[in-house]
Amino acid sequence: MLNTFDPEIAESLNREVQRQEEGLEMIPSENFVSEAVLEALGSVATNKYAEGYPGKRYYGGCHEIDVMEQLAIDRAKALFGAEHVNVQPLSGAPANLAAYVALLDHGDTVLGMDLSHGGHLTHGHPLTHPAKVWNFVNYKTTPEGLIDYDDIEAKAREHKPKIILVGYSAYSRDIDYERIKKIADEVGALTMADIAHIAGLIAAGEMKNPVPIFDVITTTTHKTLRGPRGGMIMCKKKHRKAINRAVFPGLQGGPHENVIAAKAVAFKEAAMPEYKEYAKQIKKNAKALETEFRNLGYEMCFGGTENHLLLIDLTNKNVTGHQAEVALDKAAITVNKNTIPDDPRSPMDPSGIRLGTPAVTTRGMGEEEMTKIAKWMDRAIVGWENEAELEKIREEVKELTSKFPLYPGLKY
Ligand code: DSN
Repeated sequence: MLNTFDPEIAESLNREVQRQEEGLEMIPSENFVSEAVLEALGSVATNKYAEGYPGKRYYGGCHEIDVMEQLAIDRAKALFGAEHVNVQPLSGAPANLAAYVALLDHGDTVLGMDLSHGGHLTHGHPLTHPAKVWNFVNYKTTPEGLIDYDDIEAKAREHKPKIILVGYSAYSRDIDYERIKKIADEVGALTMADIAHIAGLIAAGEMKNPVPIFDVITTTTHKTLRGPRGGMIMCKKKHRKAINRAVFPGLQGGPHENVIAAKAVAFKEAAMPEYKEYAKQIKKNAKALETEFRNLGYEMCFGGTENHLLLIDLTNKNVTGHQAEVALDKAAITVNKNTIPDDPRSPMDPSGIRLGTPAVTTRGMGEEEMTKIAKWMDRAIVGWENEAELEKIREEVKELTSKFPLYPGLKY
């Protein structure tokens, strides 16, 4: 149908299928959903308006929509041990905004991680709207690359934040949630964790889980969790009303129920034994990459990885993050340029690259393939100006990826 009605879009989608099939996806926030998730996403649930929550809607005809949304809620609660779940946030940034709206008054202070140390734009970057409404104070990591809990404690005592925020987009170690909770209790702050990157690893029991002890936990559903592009908020029962009101009607209108149906499918997948094996392999693969990159003389930020990602400092290779990203793209290896802690360079051409293993692990690749990938990446980085070498790597990558098909026979 699409092929004949809109060939321009159909052809572009087919080229995107080919790009995903042939290349190596190493961006740590990306993944490949199952065909079951794709089916739910492309379903008729997209046709329905359903403002409100299951059992309390502002539109008729929501019976089946309620079934789907309630399944998503119940499955997420079981997966993470949450007291309350809201599956309507459209993505991670809206989920964080809703948490701030629910918990803060204008001008209140939030203590969150500095962006260049692994934090996230929505954790108070001056260019974001929340930074105009609330007062964000930043903490950093130590020179050894660990979260500076003493700095958090000192800043919490000094600034008396309403929220202490943890959870990061480029930090590669686990988090001491108990210590954060203790600091927060001492200064009367609420605890919030943005687990967007590591939600899948937490669901599988491969990383510590803040849900039982923190006030509010936000996440996306499309990263390690391997669901559709979307967001979710989990919280203690006492915050249920405030969180629900902040999402709707505070910030959003009609929920995207096709996406919510797909979230429910992904949560079912994440509760299966195969998914636990998948999460274990994500971490093993990240360690294998770390080992090979160290052998090749690369510097790792934060002292290495305990999760799915690596932040590599390219300073000693005399290549910038942008140059590496472009060269790797030509070799069909997708990463993203990234700032390193207190980066002297600009975010558009920083000193590092960020890479991760969730997507290649979904394809079934293991440690042996990671060693090959690190070697290809090294050749592409060292030879970033050598077009023939980049083309050669591209061909070698294509040969490997052809052995790990993603969506056999799929037309967009
Ligand atoms: N853009 C996501 C990431 O790549 O980490 C976070 O929002």
